[in-house]
Amino acid sequence: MGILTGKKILIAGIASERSIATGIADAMYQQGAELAFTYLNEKLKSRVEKVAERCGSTLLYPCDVASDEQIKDLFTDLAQEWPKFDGFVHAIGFAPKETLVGDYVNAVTREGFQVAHDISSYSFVAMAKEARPYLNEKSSLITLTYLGAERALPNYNVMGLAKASLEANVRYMAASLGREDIRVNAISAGPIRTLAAAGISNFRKMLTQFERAAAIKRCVTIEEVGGSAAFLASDLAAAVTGQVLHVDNGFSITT
Ligand code: 0WD
Repeated sequence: MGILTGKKILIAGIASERSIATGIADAMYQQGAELAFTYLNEKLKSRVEKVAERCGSTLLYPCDVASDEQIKDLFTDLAQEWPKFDGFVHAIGFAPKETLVGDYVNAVTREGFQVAHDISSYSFVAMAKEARPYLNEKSSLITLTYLGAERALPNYNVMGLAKASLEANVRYMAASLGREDIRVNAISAGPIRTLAAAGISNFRKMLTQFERAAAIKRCVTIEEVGGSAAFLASDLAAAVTGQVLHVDNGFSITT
């Protein structure tokens, strides 16, 4: 019996075996959760299927969060299998690659700004809007953020602004959904080599600096982020809402 036994949780944001959402799915499954999954496009479907299969799930739904229609269809379709469920994980972020390199002021564009905020921040509340009628009491909504929301970090650029928006979104969503006993939190993960990270210039250098400066002298793993997400999704975290939990080996308190 795990801490998530009896919970049904939807996972969005798997793009590969190395995705943070993959680590979260594995950890939640180990803790007894029943899982459903979304995939961005046909190219990624087979990768998500592999994770779903080992987590004992056949519930897979396409969803590009840029489309309100696809988000609506996702929850209508999911309701056929799960009339009610206990939350979702939003591990989705995107900004055009050319905005994530060099001098922020030069690199940012109106379109890059809009896309980064739309896909990385608005999509979290867009999903919550459509999921709301189907969420049980004590549901938990979890998103992923990064220290670049709090500090001006090299190359993270407009994604830092989008993450700052996402963290504010977490607080407003928590205030709004709290009366239904639905909790909303973010995990601020340390840097992890994933597909999304490959879009950030000089990421390898960031990892070396991170290991040197963090309180615990190593990089964070997707399994460790998964463990923290499982906790936040569980009733053990019943009074935790509107928070940004740093799962970063203490980097944010030593630098
Ligand atoms: O160091 C890191 N990797 C950190 C990542 C540190 C702290 C936070 N994060 C955040 C990311 O910003 C993101 O919000 O964690 C979240 C998950 O990122 P990840 O696991 O690092 O990256 P990845 O494996 O690439 O998964 C993100 C996925 C996309 O991957 P690709 O590589 O195809 O862009 O987000 C999904 C997609 O599967 N995604 C979308 N899903 C639905 N609709 C969309 C979209 N429009 N755009 C991207």
